[in-house]
Amino acid sequence: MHQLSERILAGDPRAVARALRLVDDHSGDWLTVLKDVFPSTGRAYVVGITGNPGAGKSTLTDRLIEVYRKAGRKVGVVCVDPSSPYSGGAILGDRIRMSRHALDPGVFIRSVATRGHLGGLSRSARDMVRVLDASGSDVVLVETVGVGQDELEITRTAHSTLVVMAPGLGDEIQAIKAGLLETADVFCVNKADRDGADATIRDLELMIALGTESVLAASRARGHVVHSEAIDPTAGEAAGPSRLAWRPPIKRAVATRGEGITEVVDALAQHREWLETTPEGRARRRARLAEELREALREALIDEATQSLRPALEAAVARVEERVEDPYTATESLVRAFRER
Ligand SMILES: Nc1nc2c(ncn2[C@@H]2O[C@H](COP(=O)(O)OP(=O)(O)OP(=O)(O)O)[C@@H](O)[C@H]2O)c(=O)[nH]1
Ligand SMILES: [Mg+2]
Repeated sequence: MHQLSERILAGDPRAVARALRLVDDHSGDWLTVLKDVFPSTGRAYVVGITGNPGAGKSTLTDRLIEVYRKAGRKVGVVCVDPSSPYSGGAILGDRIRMSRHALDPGVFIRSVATRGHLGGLSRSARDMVRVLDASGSDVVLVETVGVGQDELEITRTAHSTLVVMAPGLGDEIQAIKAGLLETADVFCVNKADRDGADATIRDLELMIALGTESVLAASRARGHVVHSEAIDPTAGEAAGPSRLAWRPPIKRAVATRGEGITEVVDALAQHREWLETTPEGRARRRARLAEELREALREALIDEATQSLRPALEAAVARVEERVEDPYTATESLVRAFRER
């Protein structure tokens, strides 16, 4: 095993810092290290924290760290895009909000800038989470602005996704992408000390209900058995984690004052239990791993194909450009050439 990997597994913070840099840059022995540590991953609980710019994600993350630390957990944090153009250039604002944990050896905070990333941001984030997981973090929090596809993909690598919203940001709900709504496992309406929190919660409840309706209708139309219909929807929280369908609960919080944070942590814990104890939860975890493998395979195949077929690819482009060949036939013959290589 690589020496760096051994030090990561021993929880050496300097080794972790170094590995995270290598993984982020895809440099040095990054892949060897990831392979080495993988068997020791899968223990950490990974929470994605997303939402509109300025909703209070970092302030809430800081509070979550506090609660988990009090419970004796080691916490890793990955802040994606601390220099987000949406945050008004508040460079490193995320880390500043969590700075009181900087000296705590049980907390590891790492920022990743999206700028300059070649599209592999979600992969990078997932690999970094694995390093933190292997180094002994019990909980890994991944903060990312909920704008853009990349960010949404990052939340898909988490076990649970916490969507943070705040009242009084105008048409907040409308601004929230449907994708963000679907990705949420727990909602936190933060800044509940401000006017409009109740209205935000009502809007959210409505959106969830409508969303659930349309999803159910679509499933029925496709002739699917809709399991969640077997569940009494009025059972709500009382049904506990054993109910088949997970309905994202809405929690209110005032992150600046530390109010409502344990409720958020409890809701996350319930979701985790649902993931681990229901067939639906397990199927979802498996689906995400399958997704990861497919994605990695696609990347690897495309890399290899474009490498080995470069002259043939260029020739095909020329033929298609001259309308000598159609792109469909060209693709078929490229695939054939790749197979027969
Ligand atoms: N009134 C009030 N203000 C809050 C609350 N939580 C956070 N804030 C303030 O909202 C502002 C933004 O908070 P952040 O935690 O940086 O928000 P963020 O979502 O991480 O922002 P970006 O990372 O830039 O997208 C800060 O000035 C916080 O002090 C809250 O519960 N109530
Ligand atoms: Mg932030």
